[in-house]
Amino acid sequence: MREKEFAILVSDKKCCNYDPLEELKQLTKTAGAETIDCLRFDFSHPTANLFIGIGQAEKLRDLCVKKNANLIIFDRELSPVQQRNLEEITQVKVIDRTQLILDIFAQHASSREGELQVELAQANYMLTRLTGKGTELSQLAGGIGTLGPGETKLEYDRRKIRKHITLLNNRLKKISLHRELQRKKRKENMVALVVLIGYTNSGKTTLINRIASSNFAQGDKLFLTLDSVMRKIDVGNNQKAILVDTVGFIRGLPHQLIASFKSTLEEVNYADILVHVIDSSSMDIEGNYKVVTDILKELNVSDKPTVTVLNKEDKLTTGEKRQLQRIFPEGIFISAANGNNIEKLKAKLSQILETKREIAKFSIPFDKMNIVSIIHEQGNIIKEEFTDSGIKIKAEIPRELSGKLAEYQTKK
Ligand SMILES: Nc1nc2c(ncn2[C@@H]2O[C@H](COP(=O)(O)OP(=O)(O)OP(=O)(O)O)[C@@H](O)[C@H]2O)c(=O)[nH]1
Ligand SMILES: [Mg+2]
Repeated sequence: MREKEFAILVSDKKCCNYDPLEELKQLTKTAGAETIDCLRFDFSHPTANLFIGIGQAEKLRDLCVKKNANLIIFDRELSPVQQRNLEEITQVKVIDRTQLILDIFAQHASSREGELQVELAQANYMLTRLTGKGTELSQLAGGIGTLGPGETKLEYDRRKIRKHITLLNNRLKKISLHRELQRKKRKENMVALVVLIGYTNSGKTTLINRIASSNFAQGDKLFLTLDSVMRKIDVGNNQKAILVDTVGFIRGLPHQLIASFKSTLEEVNYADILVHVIDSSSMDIEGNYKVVTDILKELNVSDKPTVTVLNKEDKLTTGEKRQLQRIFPEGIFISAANGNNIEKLKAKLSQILETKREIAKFSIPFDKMNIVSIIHEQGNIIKEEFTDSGIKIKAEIPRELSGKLAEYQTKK
């Protein structure tokens, strides 16, 4: 959204604890528009032409005039036909939830990769829109086998967008290769990967900032983080890990975005541990939880060791905590904002990583001091002794590293 927009929001009826209007208001605010009124309709029987009924569309038109609105935002994906018909009746620009989310992503993309991913999602969205228009235009063209003027232009537009999509995909592939190299290097160093995932605004960035003393942008906005940023951390007991912050999830996350952000989200595939950050002060904790676990299923990573974190515990009463603990018996209450229980979370991570470690003994010649440094860097030294032939070390180190250093291992 470029110039100031005054929006009327249209959503479905409230369902259980989830209030679609509240989330839509937040999305609208994040996109930079001002909500001036809201309407709730029953979305269970959408019509092909308008999505809502004609009477409801007229009500919407009257409200736009009365409130001087210049934008209508629908909390659903509209077909191009529905969108155009609604614009014709109301004489106001109409956008749907997908466009709104794409718009926010476009505004927040800061890295080259993020920008390309959003552009790709937008191009794919546009392509589906053109297909819709095509059906309509070919009807206008009438005659069997004849190409209407609109259609020829349409083919041209489609070809242009497809070409652009190929270009974007190629550029993204290059960045992805670089990412792959970094990943390989990390794997060689055998540092564990701990990935934060969760609903948008649950406090993932606040948590990474808290644990890693970093300074990434956090705030009461949706989709503030789009890039998978990472920091090295020590979870205690000299166990190092890389902590990764990722893009937040939301209901109805446009599939074009999931597809475009696949390479960023790939970190999730390589994670040793996932930390699912839940906003425990949200109105619909279980609904949000399900949205996240469903996307994880889609990404094929449901079987990863997962630590559930109930963040923003500072906002809860003792009674609310008790109730939540019943729903998430393994959940750890923390406050990323004030640092409460962060040590408990680190201890849990350390405990999981511990199962990937073992105690081993090595005898390392003096000309392999680099190996001694690796053991020091990643392990806990239990005993170290200088002998005539080299250095003898007893240490607790990652199993994988121990296997790699097998030729230097000794029994005593
Ligand atoms: N009261 C309270 N607020 C918190 C806590 N943790 C985070 N917040 C607030 O929640 C809001 C969202 O925090 P972020 O860390 O940006 O959330 P995120 O999950 O990274 O959000 P996206 O990147 O947009 O997906 C901010 O206003 C934080 O100050 C907490 O423990 N307690
Ligand atoms: Mg964030």
